[in-house]
Amino acid sequence: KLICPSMMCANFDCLKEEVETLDQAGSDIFHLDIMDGSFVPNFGMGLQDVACIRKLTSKLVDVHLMIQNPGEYVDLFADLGADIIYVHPEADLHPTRTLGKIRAAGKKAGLAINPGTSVETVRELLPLTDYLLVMTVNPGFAGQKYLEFVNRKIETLAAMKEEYGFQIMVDGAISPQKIVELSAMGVSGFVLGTSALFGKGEDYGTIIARLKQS
Ligand code: S6P
Ligand code: MG
Repeated sequence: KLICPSMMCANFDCLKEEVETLDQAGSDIFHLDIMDGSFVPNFGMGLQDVACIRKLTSKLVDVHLMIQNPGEYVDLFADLGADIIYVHPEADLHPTRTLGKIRAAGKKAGLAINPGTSVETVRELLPLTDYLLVMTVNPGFAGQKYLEFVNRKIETLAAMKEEYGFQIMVDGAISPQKIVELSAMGVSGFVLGTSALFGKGEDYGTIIARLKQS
């Protein structure tokens, strides 16, 4: 199980300590939410945050671009040191070109799909994708409710992942119980925010060790 802390939910009063503690605690991929106030009605982390977190850890760092025309910003985030770049096909007229651009920059190509985006819409993109981020809430905010109808899509994708060679990741309201259910369905990675990791009054090492065992 890949544990991916959603850093938007971290305590920014002590960001450095948060990153170092999460790194030590067994996190696998730091998940950084980037928003433009247009594709989603909110703003997330900034370029300085990406640079800062990149410097503090040697673990993988992903950027989840919830922005219009993400293809225009691939090089920017590649240069900032992101290892995985997630783009939304719903925000891009030419997702095939964008995924190619990410791989050409030497990075892992991530495709993030909204709850309402069906497998058929993205089928041709799957061979170009290294990590498929299935949104289990509508993107834009932490602390929402898990959308159960997405489970059917996850089952369909799990049956295709070997053939196309991508890993399934989930993002949105992922609780400890959901990690158990979804890993049994073939999900490899879990973005964790307020539902499983942050603000629990328990140290990250204890939480992550328990989640990995479950
Ligand atoms: C949401 C964003 C996510 C959230 C994460 C929060 O648009 O892409 O990465 O930060 O899902 O987790 P939770 O457990 O508070 O829903
Ligand atoms: Mg996200």
